[in-house]
Amino acid sequence: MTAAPLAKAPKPVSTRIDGEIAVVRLDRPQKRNALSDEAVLALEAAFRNLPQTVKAAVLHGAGEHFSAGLDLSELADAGLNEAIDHSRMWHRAFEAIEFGRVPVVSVLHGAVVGGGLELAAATHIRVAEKSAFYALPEGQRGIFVGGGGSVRLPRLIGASRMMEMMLTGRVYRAEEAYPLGFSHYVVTDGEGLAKGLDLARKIAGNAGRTNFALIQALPRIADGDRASGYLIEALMSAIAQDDEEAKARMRAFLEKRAGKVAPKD
Ligand code: 1HE
Repeated sequence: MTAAPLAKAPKPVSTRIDGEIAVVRLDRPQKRNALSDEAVLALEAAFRNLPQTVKAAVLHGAGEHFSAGLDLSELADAGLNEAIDHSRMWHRAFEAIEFGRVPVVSVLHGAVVGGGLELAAATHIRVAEKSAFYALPEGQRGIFVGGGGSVRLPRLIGASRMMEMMLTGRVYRAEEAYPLGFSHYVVTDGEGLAKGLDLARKIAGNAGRTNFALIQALPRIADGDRASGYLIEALMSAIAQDDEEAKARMRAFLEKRAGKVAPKD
C-alpha cells in the first residue's frame, strides 16, 4: 500500500519581490501570526537572503493581526540552557532585520503584542493602521521579553513606559501610542501596506551609502560615547559624500533640477 502524500505545511513567512522592494509577510493568520521557532527562523532567512537588487523591504502580517508574539504552544518545559538559546536565536533573527542590508518598513495592524512588538521595534519605520494595539503580556504570562525588547523598546518609548506596560498589562491603541513613539505614522485601516510600499520606494531611491550610514552607523553612534560618535560620523559623512551618486545629487540641486524641501500633508 502506498502511503498518502503528507500535506505540505504552509510556510509561516512569505516573500514577494516587487522591483527594488521585498514584501515579507507573516503568514500564520490562523494562529494570529504567533512566532513559532520556524517562523522566527524563516524571518531570519528571508532578510538574510534578500536578492542584491532589493533596496528596501516592507514587513506585514496576513489576517486580522500583525503578530500575537511568541507561539505560547511551544513554550514547553525548556531548561535554562534551552531558554537562553531560544532568546539568543530571536536576537540573531531580529538583528538580521535591524542590521541587515536594507531598511525595513513594518505595517502594523490588530495585535502587535509581546514578541510581535519586539519584532516591530527591530524595523526602521513603523506604519500603524488605526486598528493596531500594543501590549507586552509577558508580565501577565509570568515571563519576560526575550526578543531584544528590553534593548530596543526603551529607546523607542522609554524604560518607564515599558515597565508600566509589563507591570500592569496596559494595552495602547494606535492613535494614543503614536505621539508616544510607537509608530511614525497612523493611517486608516486597510491603507497601511500602500503607505508602507510608498515609503519603501522613497527609501529605495536614496543613495545606497546614505541608507547604509543610517541603518548601520546611526544606531551605533546613538548607543555609544560622543567621541566615538563624532569620529564615526566624520568618516561616514566623508564616505557618503565621496560617492559619485552624492556629487550628482548635489549638482542637480545647484542646477535647479532637484526638488526643494517643503512640508507635505
Ligand atoms: C496563539 C497565540 C500565541 C493566538 N501563541 N497560539 N502573546 C500573547 O500573550 C497574546 C495571546 N493572544 C491573544 O491575546 C489573542 O489571540 C489575540 C488578541 C492576539 C487575537 O485574538 P483573536 O480573538 O483574534 O484570536 P484567538 O481566538 O485568541 O486565537 C486564534 C488562534 O490563534 C487560537 O488557536 P486555535 O487553535 O484555538 O484556533 C489561539 O490559541 C492561537 N493563538 N495567539 C500560540 N501567542 C521572545 S519572548 C516573547 C514573549 C511573548 O511574546 S509573550 C506574549 C505572547
